[in-house]
Amino acid sequence: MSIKKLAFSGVQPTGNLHLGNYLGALTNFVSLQKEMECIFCVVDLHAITTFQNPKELKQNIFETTAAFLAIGLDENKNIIFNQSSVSGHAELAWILNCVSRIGWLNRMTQFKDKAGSDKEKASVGLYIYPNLMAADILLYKATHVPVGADQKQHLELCRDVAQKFNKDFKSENFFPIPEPLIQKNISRVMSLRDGTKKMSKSEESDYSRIDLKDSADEIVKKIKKAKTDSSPIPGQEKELEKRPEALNLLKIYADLKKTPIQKILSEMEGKEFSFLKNKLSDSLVATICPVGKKIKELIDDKAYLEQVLNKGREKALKKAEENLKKIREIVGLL
Ligand code: AQP
Repeated sequence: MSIKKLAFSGVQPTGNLHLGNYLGALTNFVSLQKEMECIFCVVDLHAITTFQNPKELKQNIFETTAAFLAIGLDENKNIIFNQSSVSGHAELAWILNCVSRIGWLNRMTQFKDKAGSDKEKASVGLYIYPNLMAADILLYKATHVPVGADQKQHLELCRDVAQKFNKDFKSENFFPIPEPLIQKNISRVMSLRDGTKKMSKSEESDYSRIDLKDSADEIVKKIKKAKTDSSPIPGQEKELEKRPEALNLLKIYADLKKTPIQKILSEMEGKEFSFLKNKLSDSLVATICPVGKKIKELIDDKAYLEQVLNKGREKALKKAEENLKKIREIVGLL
């Protein structure tokens, strides 16, 4: 029997969405909505694993919802809602906390990165974040998960949890084993200041990332200041192996132009990076500024955003309750 395809993906409302979120995940969402049923979730319970100012969190939930709509996600075709409005996420996360193993969580590199050197002071929520992510996906029995490459390890844990649940409770095939959908050309957009680190909302320097709400002037300034090296553009991709910043800019440009990086290199071989930076700025302004403008328009219409989230919640709740009923039965809860 073939299983109906269903995609689930979440974005944390932790501040300005950036080019990494856009190229690594959001553009994938837009194409996916044409192929299968999709659930797009503003994962606010994930956001609070690190402290969030309550007022800012509320605003960021609206802003992430606005970003979903601004990039072209259809609120009628897809389910768009915020995670905390469906309590089944937290309930299933608890059940999965009891299935997942401490050894598995200890291997998660994102926890090590985010907790920093003093792990004792990190929240318990940050440590078990991957179990909540597994619950988000499995609550809807999603079959596909569009994510950036940074989330691949968490998705592997989700697959392990699903398999262990099915085996422990002798419920073969109850949870489908979800497939990651990772962008092929640019799965990880790197910081503009350090090509070995991913572009991230929590990076202190504003110059490390392009935010979706940046003005054209800000984009041009950030690209001008982006780190490169003194060598010209090479003719072959393998010559970029030890030049992470140069590779990052070229990959971003190739992705925006929907052109293979090798073709770009053949056209630009021997030119200075200032040549690429001018072209990259133009492409970014043309792609990002209209999205930012739309987000700014939508964010002023809170009543509309609330209506979108409420409609999504109703649809998500129905699916979640159906699955939770079976999960409670399988586990032996009354
Ligand atoms: N640099 C990136 N390159 C490619 N994809 C990325 N994603 C995030 N950064 C990059 C993908 O965007 C989706 C939403 O991410 P998120 O905001 O929910 O969480 P995150 O991965 O923790 O993003 P940040 O910017 O790094 O946030 P902070 O700094 O708050 O931790 C995900 O699919 C992610 O893979």
